[in-house]
Amino acid sequence: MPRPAPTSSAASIPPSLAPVGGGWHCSHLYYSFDRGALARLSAEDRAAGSRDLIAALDPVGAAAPLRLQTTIVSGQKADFGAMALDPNPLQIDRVHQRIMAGRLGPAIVPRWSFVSMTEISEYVQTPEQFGERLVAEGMDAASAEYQARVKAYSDRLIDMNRQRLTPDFPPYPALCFYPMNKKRKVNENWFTLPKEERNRLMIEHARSGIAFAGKVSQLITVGVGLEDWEWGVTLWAANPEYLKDIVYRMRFDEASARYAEFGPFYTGYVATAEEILKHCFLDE
Ligand code: 76R
Repeated sequence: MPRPAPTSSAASIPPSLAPVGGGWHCSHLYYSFDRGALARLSAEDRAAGSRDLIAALDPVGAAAPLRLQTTIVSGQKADFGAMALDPNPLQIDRVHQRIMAGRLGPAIVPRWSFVSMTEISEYVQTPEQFGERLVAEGMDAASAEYQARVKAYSDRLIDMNRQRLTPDFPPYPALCFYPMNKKRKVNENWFTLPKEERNRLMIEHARSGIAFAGKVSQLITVGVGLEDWEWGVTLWAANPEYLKDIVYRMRFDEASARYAEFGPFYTGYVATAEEILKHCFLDE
């Protein structure tokens, strides 16, 4: 029986670090095992180190951030990953420090990390904008259908906004994470486009995203001002094939085709720390 995730931060947040916008801090952390260093550890340290790593990656441990998900990472970029979210940025950074401070630490190599925050995108439509779009598409603003559609949207928005700011992990087994920027080139500068044009492109983008409802769930976290890239894209999928399907489909959206630049992709599978150790042959 899985234990419920914690609902409040284990550590109290220094008031000066508490989020003011209602969002959470988020880190994606990637590590590999150093086989040479592992071979030099005593059997005792390996066993104790495995227990330390399991404790460091326990999503319901006493010191865990509010959300912690661990993954087996495919390919050579990393062996495992952890995604952590919490209102307290130091609580998240402790996850990284706890991984390294354990007795397997000398045999663990940090490979990559991405520091970001959750937020509600400026392109999320208000119920008023949603209604205006329906009218623009020919719906009568006085009709019962119009009223029902706008009401349904505004009801859904409450939960969607909660999920954007304080997300729960979706129940999907596969995920990929990659950073992205919007282009700032002469004649192709996202940030000099008028707001209406950016809105139009993001509505097109959201439409092609919604086509994957029930197959892919996305979380956009913001790296602007915090990281080398502007956004982190985390996609969870009910099947790994949907990851390629959605990213391919979005390559044709003008917002991506014309304005997006992407960094490295990290693809993985949700797994507990015990499963990671077994998968990486560390349980022997
Ligand atoms: O949040 C919402 O669901 C509202 C509509 C929406 C916004 C505002 C939305 C929907 N996205 C939004 C914002 Mn998105 N998204 C990406 C990528 O690979 C690529 O080509 C691009 C990477 C994917 C795959 C994806 C998927 N989206 C953004 C932003 C921030 C812009 C800003 O704030 O300036 C970026 C960088 C971005 C990129 N998007 C959706 C999806 C999917 C699947 C949806 C449908 C809604 C859902 O299922 O959650």
